Amino acid sequence: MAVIDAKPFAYEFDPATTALIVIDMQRDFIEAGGFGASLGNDVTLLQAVVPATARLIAGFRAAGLPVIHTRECHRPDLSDCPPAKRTRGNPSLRIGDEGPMGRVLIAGEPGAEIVPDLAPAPGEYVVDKPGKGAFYATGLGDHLAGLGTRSLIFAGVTTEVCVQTTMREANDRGFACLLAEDATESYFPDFKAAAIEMIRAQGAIVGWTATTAQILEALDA
Ligand code: TIU
Repeated sequence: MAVIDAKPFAYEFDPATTALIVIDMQRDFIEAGGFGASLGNDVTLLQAVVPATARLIAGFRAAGLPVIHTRECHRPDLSDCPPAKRTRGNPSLRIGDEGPMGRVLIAGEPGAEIVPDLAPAPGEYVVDKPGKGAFYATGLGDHLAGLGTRSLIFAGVTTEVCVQTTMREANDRGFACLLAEDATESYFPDFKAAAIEMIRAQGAIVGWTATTAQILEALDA
C-alpha cells in the first residue's frame, strides 16, 4: 500500500488498483471563444493548472497506471443535450452554436478537444459525457470495473462543477477519491476553496485532497 499525508487524514491506496481521472481539460473551458467564455467567465484562471496536470499525467504514465480523460460534449444533433441545459441562462453562444473553435461543446469540434499539452496518449480511455458527472450516461463505471479500480485520483476543471459532481458520483459507487488541489481550478477562486473544504469535511465525506507533489512522491515510493 502507498500512503499520502492528505487532508483531512492519511489516504492509503494500492497503486495497482488506482487510476487518474482528468476532467474536461478542453479548449472549450480553457481557451478564449469557448463554452466557458460564453458564460461570461475569465478562462485565463484555468490555464494555470495545465502544468501541474501534465506532471500528474506523466507520473501515472511512468508508473504504468491508467490515465482516463473526460470531455463534456454533445452529439452533433444535440439528441443528448437536454433543452433545459441548452436554454439555460443568457450565454453569448449556446451549446451547438458556431463559434471561433467550431460548434460549442460538440463532439469532434476543435473546442471539444483536450488542450494539446494534456492530449490523451494512444490507448488511454476518453469519456465523452453529456452531463457534469462522468458516470451519468457513459461507460466509465463499466470501464473501471473492468480495470478493477478502487481508488481514483482527480484533476481537471472546474472544481465545483464537473470535478465535484464526478467525485460525488464516484464516492457513492464505492471509490476512494482524492483531488489534486493544485491540478484543479474554478472560474471562481472562492468556489474552488469552498469545494475543497466541503469534499474533505466531516471526515472526508466525499474524499481527500493533496498536492500534485505529494501524489507523485507516493507513486515513486
Ligand atoms: N461552467 C463550469 O464551471 N463548468 C462546466 O460547465 N463544466 C465543467 O466543469 N467541466
